[in-house]
Amino acid sequence: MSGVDPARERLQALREEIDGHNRHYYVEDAPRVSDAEYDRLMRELLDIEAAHPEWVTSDSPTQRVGAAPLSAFQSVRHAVRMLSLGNAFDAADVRDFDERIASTLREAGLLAGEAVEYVAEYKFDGLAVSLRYEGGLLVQASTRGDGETGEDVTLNMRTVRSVPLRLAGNAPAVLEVRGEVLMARADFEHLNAVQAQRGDKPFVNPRNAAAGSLRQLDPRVTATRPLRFYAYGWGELRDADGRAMGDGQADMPCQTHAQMLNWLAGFGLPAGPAHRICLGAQGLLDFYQEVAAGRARLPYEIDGVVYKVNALRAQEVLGYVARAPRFAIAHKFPAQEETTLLLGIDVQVGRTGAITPVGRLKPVFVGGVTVTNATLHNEDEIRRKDVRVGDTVVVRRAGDVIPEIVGPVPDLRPADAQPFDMQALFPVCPVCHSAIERPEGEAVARCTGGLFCPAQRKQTLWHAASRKALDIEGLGDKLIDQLVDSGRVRTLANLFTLNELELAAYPRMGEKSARNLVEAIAAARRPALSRLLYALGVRHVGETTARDVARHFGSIEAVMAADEDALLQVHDVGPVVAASIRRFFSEPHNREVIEALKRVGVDPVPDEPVQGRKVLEGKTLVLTGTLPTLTRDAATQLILAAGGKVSGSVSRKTAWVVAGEDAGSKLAKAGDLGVAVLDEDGLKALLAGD
Ligand code: 5U1
Repeated sequence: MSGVDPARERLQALREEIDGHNRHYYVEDAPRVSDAEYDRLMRELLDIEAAHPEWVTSDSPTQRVGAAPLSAFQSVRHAVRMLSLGNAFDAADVRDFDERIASTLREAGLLAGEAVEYVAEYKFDGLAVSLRYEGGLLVQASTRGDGETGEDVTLNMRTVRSVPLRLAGNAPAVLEVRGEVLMARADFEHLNAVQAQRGDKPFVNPRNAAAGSLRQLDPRVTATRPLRFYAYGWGELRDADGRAMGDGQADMPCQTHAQMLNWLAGFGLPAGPAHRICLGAQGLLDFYQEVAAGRARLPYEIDGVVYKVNALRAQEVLGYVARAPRFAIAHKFPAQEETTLLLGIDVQVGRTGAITPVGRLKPVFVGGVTVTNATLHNEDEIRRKDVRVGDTVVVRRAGDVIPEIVGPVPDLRPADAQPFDMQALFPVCPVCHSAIERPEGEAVARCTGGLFCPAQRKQTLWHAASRKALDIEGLGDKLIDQLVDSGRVRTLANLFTLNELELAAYPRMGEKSARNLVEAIAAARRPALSRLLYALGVRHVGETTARDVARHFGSIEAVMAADEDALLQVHDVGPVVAASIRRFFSEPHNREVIEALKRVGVDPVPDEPVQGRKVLEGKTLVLTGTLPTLTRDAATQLILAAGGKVSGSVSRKTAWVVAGEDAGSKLAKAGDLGVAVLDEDGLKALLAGD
């Protein structure tokens, strides 16, 4: 009697188990097993396949890598053209799009209500790819190319773990899935760190890294690159009788685009994260605003959102124009990267004396504003990126982040471009002419002038007046420049002696603003102790630490008297912070600043203790990704101690999702459900009762 070979049964079970783990890890972002357990299963499967090579099939999880390098990519003719999208750049374009659609659908008798129903999705900043499944097996992957013909990247796409080699469930005979290949930001940073370690050139941005990785002739290299795939559409669809679905011969499996995305997801494909059904132009514009506001917190880059008419029948009626559908449009965010000329490199002196090289640029419109200066971070970065004056450079401005120079465009470098030599050009501080020091092992060079340096003095005052510190409204950087340059203000205490009359004499001040400013300064005489501590600009003391220290000691005198052991008793204060606070208050000139502040009437009030009801009572939070300083355990303990609960999945009942680096589908789901998202600082502020 011949039964099924137990080794063969085990092989099948292992494949299913590993595929399941892959899906949980790469598609659902919810790993079920440890890496060690995953490796053990994979080794067991490899052993069985080594003993029975005749059992190896192309959909085995062991067969993602291993193909030999190609000499060139073959061309692939797409069975159904890969389309591109028309663009909308502002609200008026979106309203026009909606009006065109509404009028056509009304004429066709397909618009009953007032507003057209759309699906809105992310527009991923990656590369379009088509995956072809036959009988549920991945048989081909191709790039978009010119839309008619692309390149065969099957071997490379097989290495992308979120791409199933075999579809789950009852897939149609032919299913072409259209979507985008991209690299998550955290994966990109990690890849660049590895490139730097090896002495290889860094990639300019995640999109270039994804493109470079996908267009590798050696799939073993692609396999080491952390690519992801997200599906947003489909191409050819055929049923078991070979009939094309949706062209009248066989029914489409769904009636709407949103249903199609869910249908694709049912096969184990990562489809349409964070898509939403929206009504009319206003619904689309609301989605755009929301996504634009949360975009910096997404784990990957998107360059806009895409709107599609939801009903497939309506899509069919609307049809196509040239290579783009009439039923869909991309609403682009203002470009976050542009190229321009680097005219020169200056340096800026920060509050702690840090010297930051800043590129002077030919003005360029990027991220919604005109940028003329962009940071180059430090000397090592300039060398690493090999940026030279005269280069055409890529400038990036993402959200409210300071614009930065990402790197040069080497092909456009003029022959006479010289490498930047900071020591030669800036042997001393350009502001106060004190020596510049660069301690061994540190990336940052610093002016040694301390508060003698007007640049450091200005930055110190600006920091002290800022919203999270003494919150002196009306004391802008231009006025601070004038007050310091005229010699009227040398220290923080001097600010408190300013009067209306003299302030009104400064350019652009006027009587009313002078009066308002004097009132704001007067109010700042009674700051919370934590605000005063933060305002002093002690190194390593941010607002959260300042609050912890203030709550612990209760008065400025007690903080000044505390030795390192006493400081180490404060919640979350470690040796580096304790030493820094101690050093600050043992400096006679810093103690003198405090005395001078007292003389001009600055008298901080103790911070309110946290008491009564616990701050997170009745609230459920979800943690995702890696937080910068807190481990998962530590964050959980803090939340529990504050009366909250931690859950593994996001639902409408979730109060907050706390997202760190490499956050995945939980973050997307939060976006979907409109759940508020916090970073680590946000969580700490919440715990502190803010
Ligand atoms: N989210 C999304 N991106 N994207 C890009 N949907 C989408 N659709 C596209 C493209 C080029 O084309 C459709 C017409 C399939």
